Amino acid sequence: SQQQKPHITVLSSPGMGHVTPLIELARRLIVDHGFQVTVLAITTDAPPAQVQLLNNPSLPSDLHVVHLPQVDVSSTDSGDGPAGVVPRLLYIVQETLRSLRSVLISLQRPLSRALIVDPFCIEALETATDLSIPTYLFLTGSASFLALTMYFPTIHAAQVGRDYSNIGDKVCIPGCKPLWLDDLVPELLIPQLLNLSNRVPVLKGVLVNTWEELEPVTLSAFKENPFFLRVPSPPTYPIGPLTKIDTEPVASTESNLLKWLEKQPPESVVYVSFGSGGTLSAEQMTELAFGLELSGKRFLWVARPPSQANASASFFETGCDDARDPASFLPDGFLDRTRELGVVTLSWAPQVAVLRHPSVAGFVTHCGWNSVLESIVHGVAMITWPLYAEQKMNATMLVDEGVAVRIKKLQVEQDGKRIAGRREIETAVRMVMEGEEGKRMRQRARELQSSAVSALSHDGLSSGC
Ligand code: BUP
Repeated sequence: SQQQKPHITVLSSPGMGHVTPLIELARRLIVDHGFQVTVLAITTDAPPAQVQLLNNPSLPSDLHVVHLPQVDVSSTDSGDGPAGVVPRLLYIVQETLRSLRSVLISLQRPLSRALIVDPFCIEALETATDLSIPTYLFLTGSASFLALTMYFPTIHAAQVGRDYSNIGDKVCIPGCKPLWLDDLVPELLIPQLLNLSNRVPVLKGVLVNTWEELEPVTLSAFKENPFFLRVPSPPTYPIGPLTKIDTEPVASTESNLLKWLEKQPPESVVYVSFGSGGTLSAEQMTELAFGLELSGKRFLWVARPPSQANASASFFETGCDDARDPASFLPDGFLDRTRELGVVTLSWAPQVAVLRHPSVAGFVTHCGWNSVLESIVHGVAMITWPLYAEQKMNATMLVDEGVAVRIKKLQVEQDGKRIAGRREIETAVRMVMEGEEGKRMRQRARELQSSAVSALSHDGLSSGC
């Protein structure tokens, strides 16, 4: 009965990059391990796709969604509060978590055996510890990022002036592949990273959305390297790749995209998307449009209106923009000239269904970790286009792993920002879609895909959580 099934609570920050893998984790805890799970959802600024995911009738009946009370964000809207995507997200999480204690106490179920949180909700640790609920982090990123998180206090302590300029161009984390300094998280996220690093030792464990075959070196370092054995750190469990199961109801705009894919030849389409948070500048958008056109390849492009100068990514506008007209920000005549070749959509795309479609062979991606995993497990080669957070690290790993190509030679925009030029975009798209290299990358992705299937199988290495 409900009263007897052990109970776990999962807490997710808003945004599809977090909610999606946490829901999949909850589903597996229920189906494979016999738990009942309460998902605490932060509803302030929740994108429509999140609301749809949490209302999905095909979620297991032992998954209970509790919506945490909305918080007032008027200060952030009026410009008095924190500006920018990440500060706003942190503000919403912090304000929402004020109600966490009373919500955890009031849940009409046996007391939670554990609270599982994503990195942005790490502040919940104190409340849970107060209530004697063990807390686990579910890292919705790579083991490499976890290694950086655990090693970061060591680097930080050694930095005089905190400008990191005397580090050299690489960061060598013991037992791990060196990371390029240029790939590390942007300065803006350093306080957030330190906050996470400082709390990791207090956690009961860290679940990482990865698996042995994808990150063998880093995962062994956690188990064997003297540094990781010495630093106070909880056990780490690679439990991935947990990706969205393709069971959501498909909206009519989404099904039109799938119908379009049906009409395309096998392995002929490149899918282009920069995730729920990614926007490009107007100049970059123009170069991308011409790059796709020059490549002559078929494309499905999930576009967002270009970011204004100084504006941050429209993280919270996801899926609301259907009414805008892409012709207003794409080069003149682009849509007419490419009518037979491609589709540009401003809607939320059924990404998993797209990536698993036999017509799709390449993915121009911002390298958000969920997109990366979804691409690998569907055998799709990538063209990396990292935008923010730890995405550059992910991009480098994919190129080293042989499943992606980087867009080379960045040209410099007038205001000093570097953008990818149309010829480089054309070359990268062709390389993935036409050549032997593209074939090899898809083959490698398929090998990783089969290792993922066995890691997730009943007695696989990722199933023991
Ligand atoms: Br856009 C888009 N349809 O149209 P990431 C995204 N997604 O299903 P992000 C769609 O959102 P973080 C769309 O499949 C993936 O599961 C996609 O997560 C889905 O990037 C998710 O790739 C996006 O991790 O999150 O959104 O930037 O900031 O956490 O990296």
